[in-house]
Amino acid sequence: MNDQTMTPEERAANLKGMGSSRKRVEDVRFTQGKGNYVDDIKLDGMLFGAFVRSPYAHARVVSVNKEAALAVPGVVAVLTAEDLAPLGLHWMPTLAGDKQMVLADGKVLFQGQEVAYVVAEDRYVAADAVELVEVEYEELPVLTDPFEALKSDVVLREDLEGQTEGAHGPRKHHNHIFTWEQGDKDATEAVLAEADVVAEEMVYYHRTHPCPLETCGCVASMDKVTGKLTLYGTFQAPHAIRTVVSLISGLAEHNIRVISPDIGGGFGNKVGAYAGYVCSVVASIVTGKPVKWVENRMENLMSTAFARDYWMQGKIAATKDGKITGLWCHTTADHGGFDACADPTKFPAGFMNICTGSYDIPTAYLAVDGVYTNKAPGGVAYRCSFRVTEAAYFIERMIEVLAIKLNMDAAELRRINFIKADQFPYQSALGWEYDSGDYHTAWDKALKAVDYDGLRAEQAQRIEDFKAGKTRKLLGIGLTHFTEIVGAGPVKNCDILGLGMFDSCEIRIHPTGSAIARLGTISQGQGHATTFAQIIASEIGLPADDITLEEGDTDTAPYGLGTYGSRSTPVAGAATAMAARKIRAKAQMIAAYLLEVHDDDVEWDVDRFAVKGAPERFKTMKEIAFAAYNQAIPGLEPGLEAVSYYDPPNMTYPFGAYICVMEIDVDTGEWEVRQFYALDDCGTRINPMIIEGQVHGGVTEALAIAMGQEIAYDEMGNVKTGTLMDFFLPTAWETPNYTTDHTVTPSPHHPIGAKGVGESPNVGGVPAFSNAVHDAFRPFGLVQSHMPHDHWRIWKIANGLGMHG
Ligand code: MCN
Ligand code: CUM
Repeated sequence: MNDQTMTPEERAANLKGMGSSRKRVEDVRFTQGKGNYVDDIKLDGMLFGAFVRSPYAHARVVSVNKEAALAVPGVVAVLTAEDLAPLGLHWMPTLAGDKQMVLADGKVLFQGQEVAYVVAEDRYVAADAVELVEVEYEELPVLTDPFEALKSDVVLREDLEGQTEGAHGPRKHHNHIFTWEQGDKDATEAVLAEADVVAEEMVYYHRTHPCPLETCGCVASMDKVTGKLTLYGTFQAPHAIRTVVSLISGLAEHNIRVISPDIGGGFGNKVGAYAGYVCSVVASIVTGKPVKWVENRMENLMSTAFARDYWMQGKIAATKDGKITGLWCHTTADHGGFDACADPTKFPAGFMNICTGSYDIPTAYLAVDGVYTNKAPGGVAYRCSFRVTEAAYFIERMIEVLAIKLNMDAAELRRINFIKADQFPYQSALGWEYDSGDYHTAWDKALKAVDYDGLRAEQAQRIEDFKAGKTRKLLGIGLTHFTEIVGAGPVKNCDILGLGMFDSCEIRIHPTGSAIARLGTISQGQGHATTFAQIIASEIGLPADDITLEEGDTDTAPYGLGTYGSRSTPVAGAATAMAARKIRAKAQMIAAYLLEVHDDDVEWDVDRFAVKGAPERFKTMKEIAFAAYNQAIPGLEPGLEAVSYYDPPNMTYPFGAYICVMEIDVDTGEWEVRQFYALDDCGTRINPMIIEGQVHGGVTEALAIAMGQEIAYDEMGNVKTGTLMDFFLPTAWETPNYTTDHTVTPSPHHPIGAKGVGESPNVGGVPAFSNAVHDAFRPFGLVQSHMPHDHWRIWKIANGLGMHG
């Protein structure tokens, strides 16, 4: 069939545009072992860097003796804070307005902190020399509990001593970082005082870690002839890294080229700046040779951006019929030794103020206190959408706790409190404007899909059987309805280090009708090369297979703020559609010229412009592309390309309904997920297969977090879970089957109506698993128990409820 005989639907299908489950183009190289990751980069004369790290969580560094290490053949240098100080690089600014030691400056604040950087001719020599650096420490009292830290005389950050103003306002104590308040405190307290019912609970979301398959790393290569620094690295925000490197090194920004090659998972772990980047750059500048640094698994788990660690004290007020009247939350946030949270500048607790969730709550108040402890810094990683994971867990636990207090069904309690479809755009009590949603439709679809009433009947029977001694297994039904906020963000209120959070896309159409698009974002596994080409295909009528996508090279890609917070689709995806529309607008003029009619007399039809009323007279996009390079068209420049920098008017608010059905053995604490149903609404769906993949991956991470994964410390500040022997990373064996489903409520302000989805399954998954555990024990009196729900902790719940005789 040719263009003349195909129907518009057939022509559209050929494009593999939006809505098509197009296969991932990047997998051709990944599945053949042909990916190009940082550690695959090998440059002539390349040296290797490795860190000497502190075994103590809090200690004074009395002395560092490099002699034995320097004597090892092949060792080129050993850097300490003293070497970096003259360059002003022994400390670096964090994304949260704090500063952080690059190498220990007088003391260490967490186990695994970088103390010295050994540079050697190969990785093995570097590792040997690390062992020979003699560091004398003097132990100091360790604070691993944020509540203790706020009472303690021990000053963790001596560099800030006496400083009562922090980056986000007054500091109340020498270990206090900031207080962030949102909503109406007095009104909320008044509502709580007068309410029929108030449920109160401490909800802890434990510390965990994104643990990407590929750890963090970089290769710094300073060319002393051209004065140009090339920095390859596992960066989720390559342009921001270039600007930061320029600002802290003093190198001109045009002389820095940052390249993110293939990335083996980021999950927020690769947003921030690490000591390894700074030390490698310095070492390359000093030696004039390329320097590679790649962490091992323990280093990654112990020292790079952790996730969560939020203690959320909640109060929720309702009428006796279950209508929620107010929500109060006070969070104590453990940020570790330095505040290196990667939040937009004005949001020290991220978007935690989305904690009113999917519910029409008229009055609310949120306060967050950030606290220093002797733990690794970080805090915003792991499919978090800037603390939206914490917010969703908090509200979805509080709803369950309120249902217990009201003796109500938790599904019904949610239903009567949902924001209604006709209330959108909805103004939340904590300051957000939700763009669109239809929660009741999604909820009813989900409950029906799992036969909710049937499950409750089965559960009631199970409880009878358990009490009669016929079974030792309980059945839990874990409900969640989450609302996310993704797509940071309007430049007017979202920036990182002063860089407004817009994003960008540049498209060039080649004469033969194929194209290359470059974006300011960077895929770490999300499949951008597949999906962004689909947006362009639908917008300009060229097949997705003829569109190359390039990200991550700051010398070629337009400036953008990178990929995290599920912002690529809401922001760069919008830029992509807008750039494509600019091309289409020019193509319309070219087509009109070629067809010898007025611009307004042609109309768009899938992959061509046709004369209105005479569809047989048309020019395909391919023909138009050639004409753009081959004809002198009066009043038009040659060529066909466009760039768009997109500043979104608002964020997007994806939502979903997740239900987990779990069997729990009260004698062993073992659990089994019998069913997991995930309904996501991310507005217009670009690639259903990729969305499903995102949901599978994210729910599996949620399973890990809820059911066993944690970064745990002992009272000495030792990391107890620094290897994959102790840190639970699910394999295919532990991973249950998932059922995915969707509704489509487009975003009204996004050019193609799409919302983000990458983080949703983690946001919604964790409360669904946790609520299933709680729900199983609810009939026996359990109200709240902290995650992770590993076998031991589940056994302890059962034991505490007197189930072991
Ligand atoms: N998508 C779609 N239709 C939509 C929304 C999204 O087809 N309506 C597609 C997108 O085109 C893209 C993918 O789904 O290919 C994810 O899009 P989006 O939700 O915009 O998220 P980002 O691309 O910005 O990715 C970031 C997000 C985050 S913040 C974390 S953390 C996370 C996640 O993605 N890290 C990941 N998913 C990951 N998946 C992999 N494999 N590896 C990671 O490191
Ligand atoms: Cu916060 S994890 Mo994702 O935003 O890269």
